[in-house]
Amino acid sequence: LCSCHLLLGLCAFLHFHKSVSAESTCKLKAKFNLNGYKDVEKKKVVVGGMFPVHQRVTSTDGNTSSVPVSSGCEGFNFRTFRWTQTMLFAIEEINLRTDLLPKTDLGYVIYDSCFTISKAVEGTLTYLTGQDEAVPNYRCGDGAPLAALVGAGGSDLSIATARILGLYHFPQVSYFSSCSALESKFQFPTFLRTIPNDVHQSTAIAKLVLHFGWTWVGTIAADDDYGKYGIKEFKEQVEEAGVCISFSETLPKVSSPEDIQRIVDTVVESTAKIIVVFSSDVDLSPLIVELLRHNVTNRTWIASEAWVTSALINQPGVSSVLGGTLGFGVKRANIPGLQSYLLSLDPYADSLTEEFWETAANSTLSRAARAVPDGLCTGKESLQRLNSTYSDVSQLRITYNVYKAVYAVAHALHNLEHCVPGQGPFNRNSCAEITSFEPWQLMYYLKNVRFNVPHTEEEIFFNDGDVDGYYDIINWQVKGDGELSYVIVGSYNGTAQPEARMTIQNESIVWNNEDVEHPRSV
Ligand code: TCR
Repeated sequence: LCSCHLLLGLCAFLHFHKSVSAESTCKLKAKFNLNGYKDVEKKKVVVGGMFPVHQRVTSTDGNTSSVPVSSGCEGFNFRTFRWTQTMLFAIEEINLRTDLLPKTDLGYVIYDSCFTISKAVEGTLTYLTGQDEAVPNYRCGDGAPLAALVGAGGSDLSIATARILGLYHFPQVSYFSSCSALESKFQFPTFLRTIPNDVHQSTAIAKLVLHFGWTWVGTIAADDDYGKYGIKEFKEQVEEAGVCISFSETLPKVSSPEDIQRIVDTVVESTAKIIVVFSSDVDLSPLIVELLRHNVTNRTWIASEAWVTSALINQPGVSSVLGGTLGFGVKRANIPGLQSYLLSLDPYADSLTEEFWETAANSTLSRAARAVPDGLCTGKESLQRLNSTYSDVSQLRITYNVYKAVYAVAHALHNLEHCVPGQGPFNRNSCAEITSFEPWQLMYYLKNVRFNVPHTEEEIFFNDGDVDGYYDIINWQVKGDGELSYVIVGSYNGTAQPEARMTIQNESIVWNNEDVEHPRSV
């Protein structure tokens, strides 16, 4: 029933508490043998993925008189769903290649962490123990070794999952957990990431503030590790240079109109005109709605990477409040073929794609409708017409990180598979076997991986689990039609000499209210 060699004790525990279905369905088995790959002889390795596709868990009624069930999730997020599909795209691309893992096919399991720690932990345990209980769960290639977990979500989620995975020396490659706390190899020995450590970003924001001579700024942080650590580091750096903090607010995690109102009042009453916000777009958006309602203009917002190119924040009509925003974005890339892959999504592939389709088309996708080709919602609607965040490939930044993370795992596996017996890195120069390696052996290869990303040729390697701290400086400029466009006005390179780290074209920046002069902090 339970094919777990890692967590026998825990597995037994789960057996005891849950009824386990013996059948593990493999909905996406077809993905294993891709076009031209009829080779059933190929070896298989399963890569785990964890993405916060839903924005929160549904609240429970607290009833303790019946059997508790794992809570459901709600609030479908198109952007993060694009990330899941990018992982599948990268896997397909790798499986078709003849120079990377030619004798092995990658399969995958994907979990939804719902922006919630408990869900991320649940997914991790399910993944390690091989129990197909969590939703959505596509697990292909039963018996194939598990490679690494790509995920899990925000830093607070990854901190939780990395502790569990670390216990089993199981590698985790994150695409967007950027919090500096995760740099501790003592606490998180098997954690690696393709997003730069936020230390660089906090330093970059501090440099930006000092660059413009702003001495009086307000800060707003998300109520999680990302927001708290990010703002803390920023504050330490600017305060040392004599900048004063006018106010420090924390955004509520669960919807709280009173808290939002209090923050709006603070912003309105403060004389600080420069406001630094370290938060995910999901947590920030309720505040933006209220600021818009109160018409709070004439401020300059400094955006952290998590909301700088977010369509959730950049809604029609926000230009009066957010025009002139300056922020930091991680490296952007074009990934050829990705958009057509996204658009050719099979609505019936699994429960997530169905939900995506229903949400996107805002109609109910009934199975019966498939028989009626001219029905309103047949799953054949052109995704292109839906013009959604999902298929928008103009700002592939985190998406690009997902792509890099999958490639990092593939290259590590490739190197593991092509180890020369007698010259291997392990005990008495031995090698690991691709069909039966231990997680710590893959960790060795991940730590030492070095490769160029397809299409962009960017070289990726991990330095104690971290990549170089490079950011674009992005300015939100109001176009003729009142919409905001993202214009790159500079860059920050954390690995350059201290004086050469930030380049910024002052004259290219358009400030709030179309001023040419940069704003003053009071
Ligand atoms: N790191 C954040 C979470 C986060 C995020 C995002 C959330 C980042 N970028 C974009 C939503 C959208 C960067 C963390 O928690 O580490």
